[in-house]
Amino acid sequence: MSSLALINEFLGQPPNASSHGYQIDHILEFCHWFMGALFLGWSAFFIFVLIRFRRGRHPAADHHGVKSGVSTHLEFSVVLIEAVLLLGFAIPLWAKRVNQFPPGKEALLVHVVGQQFSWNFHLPGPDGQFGRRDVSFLSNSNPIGLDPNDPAGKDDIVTAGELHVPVDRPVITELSSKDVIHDFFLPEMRIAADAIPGSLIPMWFTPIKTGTYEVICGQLCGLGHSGMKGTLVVDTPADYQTWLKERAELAGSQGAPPAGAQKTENKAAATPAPSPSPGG
Ligand SMILES: [Cu+2]
Repeated sequence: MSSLALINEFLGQPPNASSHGYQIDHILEFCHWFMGALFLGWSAFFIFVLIRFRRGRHPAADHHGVKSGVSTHLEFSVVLIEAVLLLGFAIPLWAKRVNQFPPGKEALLVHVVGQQFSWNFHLPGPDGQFGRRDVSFLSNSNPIGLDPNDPAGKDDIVTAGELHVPVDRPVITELSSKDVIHDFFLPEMRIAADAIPGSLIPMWFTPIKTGTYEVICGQLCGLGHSGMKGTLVVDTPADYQTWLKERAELAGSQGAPPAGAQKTENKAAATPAPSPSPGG
């Protein structure tokens, strides 16, 4: 669905690359046109009033005031349009983002951990199981605190700054932070959510165009905030599998003992990490 997006483009909004983004673009574009019309209307009215009721023409105050109902009708129409925008479009769109998560099996679940001033991404690796995380394991070489004793974490993929996802598949990102409040913002995906220490906040989107996109931090989180950037690469399914394989091989060569044989035995011990969303 394409539409006139003159103001969005004028304001420098990058082209949308997510399945729900056009709805956000429509609301933004319409709101800007509506506000522009209100601005022109009220400005014209203001100038009219300054001239019409100037002191030279009205030396004494008129105690009867306005008799026509035009301004009341106008005000009411503005309130009505704003109510329709809010109740008819904005709130349902927001409710869908926060209430209707894609099923866990269908979606790709990624842990996103913010820190001053970078983004860490954590994927479960070939076994589909996330390794346990704990703050006591945090170090420079273990930026997300992956438990080295948990077999489920042996093949996990941890990347700094770059996340790959396949096109046309819903992605659930579970956000957290190691220090202060950050905001995981994907402008081209038309989505953002805060990463708050001590919380796991799920957010989801479906990329519909392959390409390389910017990840930025949307909260003023410290002196290096403006440099807190990352890359989101939306791959074709084949490219994504290649990337996964490469990363998994890297993870395998870095991790301690090979985990192949122990994978199935420790499943129960491997899932104590709280997860607010279904995923896998
Ligand atoms: Cu930040």
